[in-house]
Amino acid sequence: MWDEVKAVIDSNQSFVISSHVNPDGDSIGSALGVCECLKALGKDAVVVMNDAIPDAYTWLDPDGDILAPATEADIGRLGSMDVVVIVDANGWDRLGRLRKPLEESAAAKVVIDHHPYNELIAPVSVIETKASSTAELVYDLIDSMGAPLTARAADALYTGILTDTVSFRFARNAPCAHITAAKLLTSGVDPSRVYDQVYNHNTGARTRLMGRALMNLQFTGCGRVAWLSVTRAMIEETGALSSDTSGFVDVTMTIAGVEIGIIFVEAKDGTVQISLRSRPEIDVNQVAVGLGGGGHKNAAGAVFHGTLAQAVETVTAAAVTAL
Ligand SMILES: [Mn+2]
Repeated sequence: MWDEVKAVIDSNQSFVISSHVNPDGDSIGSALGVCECLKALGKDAVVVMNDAIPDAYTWLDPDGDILAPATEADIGRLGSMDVVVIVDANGWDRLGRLRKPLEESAAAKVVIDHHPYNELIAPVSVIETKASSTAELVYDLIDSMGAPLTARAADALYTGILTDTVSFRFARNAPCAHITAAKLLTSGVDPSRVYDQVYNHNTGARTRLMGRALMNLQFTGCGRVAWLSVTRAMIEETGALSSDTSGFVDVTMTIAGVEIGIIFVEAKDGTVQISLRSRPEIDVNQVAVGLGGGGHKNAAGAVFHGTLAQAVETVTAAAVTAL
């Protein structure tokens, strides 16, 4: 499976590794894993990302080696590298501002990913949709190359598996994700430390806003639909950011008997941002599509043009219908 990738690595010296916009734990972890492997093999390697590294992952890059968000100067340097390695993405349109310099560069192209695809963007592609995470694949690459696994690479790859499986909750190809995680633990990864670094980053303001939102918890559909609402006033009074509401809706799904969870957030522009969650057998994507939004079967969203009260009335009714 890795023969072609190995051949490209063996026959080149400089590598630029990148991934999708708004990098997450798996894209950052996989990119760092590849970068560390290449450096251990005596190669020149650099990771570049379109957007900044979220706070949850900056600990993986204490010296700021990752070029993120990429500056014009960074982008200017990319064209001269021998090889472009794209991890955790397989479409050029996922690369934001980095698309043009990377796609048009004369470099050899390699893709390592686990997302479904329509057509290959690189002649050398390892895309395994059954893998839990790209990090799991990168571990396999490092292992099969016999390259040293540095402590930093091990932390990075464990982070990728942890976050893409949502703490081993959704383990596609479950045995492999756990087996790879076990090997990473054997190599010295401290799971408590990684979890703490990745998940315990709340601010006091966000936590207070969550408290205010949870005090407004409401039910409909005989307790099968739970919803929260966050007003502009609540955000301003707590000193939180609108983006701090990310993840609040997941709390509704921890309630016994709830099959659909919804959060309504008043946006600055006067719209209402809606996020929906559901149990595996219930499709909230169709509810979101009906509102002009979309997403996945069990996690979807939409933007409502109207008041908070109108949004609640419309969307909770649609949710009850979807039960
Ligand atoms: Mn991934």
